[in-house]
Amino acid sequence: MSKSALITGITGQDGSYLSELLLAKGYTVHGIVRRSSSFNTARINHIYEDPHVSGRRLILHYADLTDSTGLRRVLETALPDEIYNLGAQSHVKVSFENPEYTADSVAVGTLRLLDCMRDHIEHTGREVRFYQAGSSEMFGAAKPPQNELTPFYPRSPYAVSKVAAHWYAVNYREAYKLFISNGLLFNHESPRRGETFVTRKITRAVGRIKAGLQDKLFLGNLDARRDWGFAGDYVEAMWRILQHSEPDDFIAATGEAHSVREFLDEAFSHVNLDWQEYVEIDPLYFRPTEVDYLLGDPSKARTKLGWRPKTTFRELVQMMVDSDVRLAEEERLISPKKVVAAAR
Ligand code: NAP
Ligand code: G4F
Repeated sequence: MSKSALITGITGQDGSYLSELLLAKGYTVHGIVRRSSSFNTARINHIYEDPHVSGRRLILHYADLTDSTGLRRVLETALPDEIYNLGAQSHVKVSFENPEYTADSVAVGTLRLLDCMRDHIEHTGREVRFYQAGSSEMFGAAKPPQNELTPFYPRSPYAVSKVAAHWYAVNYREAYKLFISNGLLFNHESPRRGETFVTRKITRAVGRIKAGLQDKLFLGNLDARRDWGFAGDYVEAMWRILQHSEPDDFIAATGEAHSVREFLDEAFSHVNLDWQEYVEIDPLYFRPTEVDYLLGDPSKARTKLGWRPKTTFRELVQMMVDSDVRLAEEERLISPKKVVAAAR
């Protein structure tokens, strides 16, 4: 029998790559989509299967992490062997503006799903494994390099909520002897990255500037350092974490950090532009409390899971720039109007 997985956040960056990976491995994939007045499935359109297709292996359900009744219903319908909880209000800056919703979807949302799973296992006797999408943001102000033993020091409502979700996951693992694992993933990016995260904001601007659609790029703190990897590599880590013989917590990272400034250098120079001619600092993008330096030590995942990232920093930046140069060229052909860069 092939396995079945349930993914919350299937319409997000990671959800789309994870779906591709699991489908390629023969899984049936169930995904939770939240209701929106406009389509929010662009990242999974290429793997979407119409409900009228018999034997389809990608099945979408309307539900929301803020609604336990719906979560319970989906769990009972999908009967997954593995649950990947990727759904979240995942933007750190936005979490300062919407802290309560962030806590509801990220922290309490995880608790809701864990509790549904606990009841489901108790009533059915089925074996279900749970992956919790933890974040390097949980380390926040802790001194780099960070590993699985580094104490958390969260610096935003988002990070505090992820720490709560982490400990809910640990508590449910210990209290009810469930297979629940936390992935502590450092930043991972791709051409599918949301456009308000700094890497994609930069590569979108590079493409648009090159195409003559944008003049300026407004950014915040250029000195922040992040351990940036490729999302396609990181979903492999998620899967391996759930295939491990026992539930545990693992870091996924490259072990190499770069500043936003270095990302700018790499991205603009790839198309022979000098970023200093286009970038302006706008305090709008500063955070009330910043995370200065994240650098992960991925030794445990390498040793115990045999996982290592394949894509280098330069390959990642170039992949994103090349993709956004193509996208901007398409945009230019459809509507050659300049965008208001400050709105992003
Ligand atoms: P993303 O692109 O922002 O995707 C988030 C997903 O969560 C989207 O599918 C979104 O739906 C969904 N979602 C938001 N609120 C929800 C709610 N109330 N109920 C159900 N679904 C909801 O994030 P990502 O980069 O793929 O990251 C995946 C997970 O890993 C997140 O939990 C994130 O916090 C965590 N993480 C990410 C990174 C990273 O660098 N990417 C690093 C560490 C941890 P819509 O499409 O409708 O918005
Ligand atoms: O791209 P960012 O918004 O990502 P951040 O805050 O590191 O969070 C991402 O990675 C986490 C893993 O560590 C995830 F858990 C989280 O869900 C998300 O995916 O910002 C990166 C850095 C920050 O220091 C920020 O201050 O870039 C700096 N930055 C400078 N100018 C900017 C900007 N960030 C954004 N979003 N927009 C700017 O204009």
